[in-house]
Amino acid sequence: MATDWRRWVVYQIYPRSFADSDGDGVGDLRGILAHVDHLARLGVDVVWLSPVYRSPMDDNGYDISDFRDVDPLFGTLAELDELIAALHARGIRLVMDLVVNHTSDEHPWFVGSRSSRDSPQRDWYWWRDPRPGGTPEPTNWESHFSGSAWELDERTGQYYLHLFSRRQPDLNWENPQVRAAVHAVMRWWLDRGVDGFRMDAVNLISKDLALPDVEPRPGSPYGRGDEHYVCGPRMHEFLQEMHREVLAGRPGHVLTVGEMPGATVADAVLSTDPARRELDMVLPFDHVRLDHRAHRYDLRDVALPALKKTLAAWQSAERGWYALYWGNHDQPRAVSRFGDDGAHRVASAKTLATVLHLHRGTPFVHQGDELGMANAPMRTIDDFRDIQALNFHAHAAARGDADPALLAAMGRMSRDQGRTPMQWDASPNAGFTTGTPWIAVNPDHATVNAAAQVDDPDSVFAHHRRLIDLRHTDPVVTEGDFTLLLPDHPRVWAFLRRGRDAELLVVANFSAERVAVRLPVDDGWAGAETVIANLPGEPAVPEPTLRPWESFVVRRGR
Ligand code: TEU
Repeated sequence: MATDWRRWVVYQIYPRSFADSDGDGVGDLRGILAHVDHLARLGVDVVWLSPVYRSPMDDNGYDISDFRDVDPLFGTLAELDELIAALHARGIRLVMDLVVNHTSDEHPWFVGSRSSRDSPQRDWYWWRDPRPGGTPEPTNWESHFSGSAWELDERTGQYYLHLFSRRQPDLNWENPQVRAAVHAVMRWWLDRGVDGFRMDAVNLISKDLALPDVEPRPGSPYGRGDEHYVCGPRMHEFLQEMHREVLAGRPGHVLTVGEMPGATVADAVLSTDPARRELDMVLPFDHVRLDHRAHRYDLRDVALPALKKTLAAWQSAERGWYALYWGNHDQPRAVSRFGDDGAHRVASAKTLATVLHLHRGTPFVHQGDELGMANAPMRTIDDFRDIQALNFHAHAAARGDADPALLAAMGRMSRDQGRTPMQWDASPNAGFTTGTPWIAVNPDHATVNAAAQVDDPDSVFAHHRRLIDLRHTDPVVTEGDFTLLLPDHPRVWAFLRRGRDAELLVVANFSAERVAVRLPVDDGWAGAETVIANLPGEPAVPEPTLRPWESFVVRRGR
């Protein structure tokens, strides 16, 4: 077991879509327990488990009504204990999803808070009076799930803030009792044996107390309030307090991953500087927003140099540590978005993995990435399940804007694409369930599935396993510095990682064309040892002709 957490690779499980043991069409803990050997075989060090807590499931569990229990849909606390033990027995750690920017509206804290203006918990959430001018809501901020970020509570005549669904009221972190309650939840889970937290939207916990309005979007009374709550004034203070109160002095390493939509490189460097005692790593969004114009369904093409430079910007700083990912449960499938899910699915899935795993940071494998799972056909509104997609479409329809172009963009970019069932085998529901799956299985599971890959040395799965092994055995992968080569090349992604005693050269063709390239490295690279390649043959360094989606890593001593 690697002891330096920087050598760990994280695997994300979205429990609803991983494996269903009881035939209700929804994945569960027993389903995960049945597949722990898949994870051990892949060689990952950490599992990040998306929420399994009690929840009304307005946002598939990111709306929590009891932080200290498992929802019956997923199983029981005893089964979660069993899962922790089964993972630990294989040297794999478990990281829980800590969702504390908000709770469910059914959480007892919110039920108490909304019961009256005098409730002792009133101040645990953001309550404000209607205002006379502007929008009746206290600010004109738009929710991430469409419409106002404020909801009127008729009974007490005040609005409460919800940056996400109206059933996800934002906690008021200004109140020290709220922070203490969150710390207690974290200690409770650590005492139970979990090994860390992926902290949901943790850079939204500190808001500008003046609650200023923003410039509305054209044609709408509302606009994105980001500038008033992304990495807000007290965020670092709250993270440092959390470290002091919960993490300091714990035995072993408690892994902390801060999901930070909208954070800058400077924010991430501050949050992950070990001397400041905040977080291990930041999960960034820059690269998954390059293709958005006004919103996630208003798409533009991204030229390769922009993508390369975005990832390179996370690497150059001496300090700063990032979660590296192409996809997760909020993003479409990597191979469909950044690769080629047609003729070059296998080659491009491997190349995406090579480039990601060889960057400096911690690679995150989203369930199914290790198989090269692609986007599924989603064509009509009935194909979607996600509250973000459904609300967006309903709001567009109300304005008369729900045209075929919107559905096409939703089919490419919806969060549901990252949530289609895990493809275990070629059987009718891909081995995911014996019942009716809650969201359709991708028909390509007839060929793209785990059973077909785990024993095949040429599979996308085997390629991931080799990359994970490489990180465990070659310190240059974690420790080496980073230099982007040919930053403006439109097709080739190449970089150097230089460690104390050795260096790695990574070269990838991000296109379906053959590309001849002269790499700006010395001739001493000729004959360097190939450590990983996705196509057969010895690469001709430093002047290779790359086949479609070809990639390789070569190594030499210093
Ligand atoms: O996501 C936070 C977030 O800001 C985005 O990834 C979000 O999906 C996007 O803004 C919607 O357009 C986290 C979780 O990963 C996501 O699944 C939850 O819905 C969200 O927080 C609320 O808990």
